[in-house]
Amino acid sequence: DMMCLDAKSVTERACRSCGGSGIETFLEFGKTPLADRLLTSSDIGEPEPIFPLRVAFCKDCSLVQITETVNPIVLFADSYPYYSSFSPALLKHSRANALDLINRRGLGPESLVIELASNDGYLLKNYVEAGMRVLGIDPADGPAAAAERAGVPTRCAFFTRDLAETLRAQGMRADIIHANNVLAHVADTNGFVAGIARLLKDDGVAVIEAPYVEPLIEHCEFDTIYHEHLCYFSVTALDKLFRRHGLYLNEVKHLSIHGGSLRLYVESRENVGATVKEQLAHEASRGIDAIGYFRDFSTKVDALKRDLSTLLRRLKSQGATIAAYGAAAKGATLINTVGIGCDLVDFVVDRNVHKHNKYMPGQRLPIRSTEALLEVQPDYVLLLAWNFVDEILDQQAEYRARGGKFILPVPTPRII
Ligand code: JHZ
Repeated sequence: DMMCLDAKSVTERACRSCGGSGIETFLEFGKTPLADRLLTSSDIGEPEPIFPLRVAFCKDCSLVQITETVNPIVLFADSYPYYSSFSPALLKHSRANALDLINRRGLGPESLVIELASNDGYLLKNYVEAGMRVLGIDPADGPAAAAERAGVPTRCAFFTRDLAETLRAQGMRADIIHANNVLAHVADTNGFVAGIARLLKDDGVAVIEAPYVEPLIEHCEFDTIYHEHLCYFSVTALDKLFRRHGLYLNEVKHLSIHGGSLRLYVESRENVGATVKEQLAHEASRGIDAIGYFRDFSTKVDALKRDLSTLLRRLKSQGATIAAYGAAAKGATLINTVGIGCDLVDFVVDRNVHKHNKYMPGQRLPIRSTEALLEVQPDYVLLLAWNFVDEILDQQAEYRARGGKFILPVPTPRII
């Protein structure tokens, strides 16, 4: 389906990747609000837009995807609150990636590195420091302006096939194209990949990170499902997607970030390595390339939602006070699908100053700075940003030393 930009959302009837009509729904959340659309106090009286959130599997190309496409301008362009640089672990992970590529690919001052969805420049600044030419592309004006301030030249735009043609016509071809946590966010999946193919040098490499569908299912990370995430990739589905555009997934690495991600090395020359062959074989043996693998997920999600709700209600009835940590997008899915409102959780804390004094979508929990944990010393803190558990437990040593406890929602709710 073509996206109508005037419409707020479109329900897809065909697969986002292969266009096939055999998409089967295996998980339904009903209608939910937009995960990163934090509310200001003046929004509180207003009704919030809500959209169907439904997950499906394509029998033709194995891609897991949601069926509703919310207008990307609504999702990303206007007051997008996500800034990558608030996580030291993410900064470290990104710097290691850049240094490894500079080293392995022998990059020098002539090299050009382009990042799609460059956010606040968290990754490209490492290449700037090393003296390389860079270009960031990102549609979110706040993060893009922050990148410019950090010395990362950034074009505030959506990356499309047309933009790739324009840049190429201006003589730009990239040695490295980074695209982290964006491939799953793009409504025109094929146009985006075609754009990468056009912008890459013949011997260039696209280094792409995306959450992996296997840990999502195995660890019941259902909260990472929201309207920004249109696709939930397997290597099987990715391999087909790239090949359609004359690109080859030649190497894949597993990363622990964001609950389990893939780093893909994609080139215009076919040179499929053992890591990709093994992963394809693994997915076939686990059945990840067939609908059967996904059929009981909905039952597992329901059990987790029920267990978490029961736990929070029990603690509350015993007189406990509960806060939450991380005004994350995934936190919005969790609180809105489980039904965690102000009757259970008093407030959410977050290090991102752009989120302070706002409210979580749907349940409208107020967002405060992390200092509030020591000021209030709630008995429990529900860890919405569970993907950064180690980092956050270290940082909250004082709160824990004073007797505070964290509640981890996934893979099974537990107190730590
Ligand atoms: P975090 C975002 O999802 C948005 P979210 C997006 N849709 C996406 O794809 C993924 O990232 C990759 C805060 N925090 O990063 C920062 C602290 O307060 O898991 C964030 O608000 N203290 C593009 O929003 C939130 O927690 C800390 O010490 O689900 C974490 O959100 C740390 C480490 C984080 O992603």
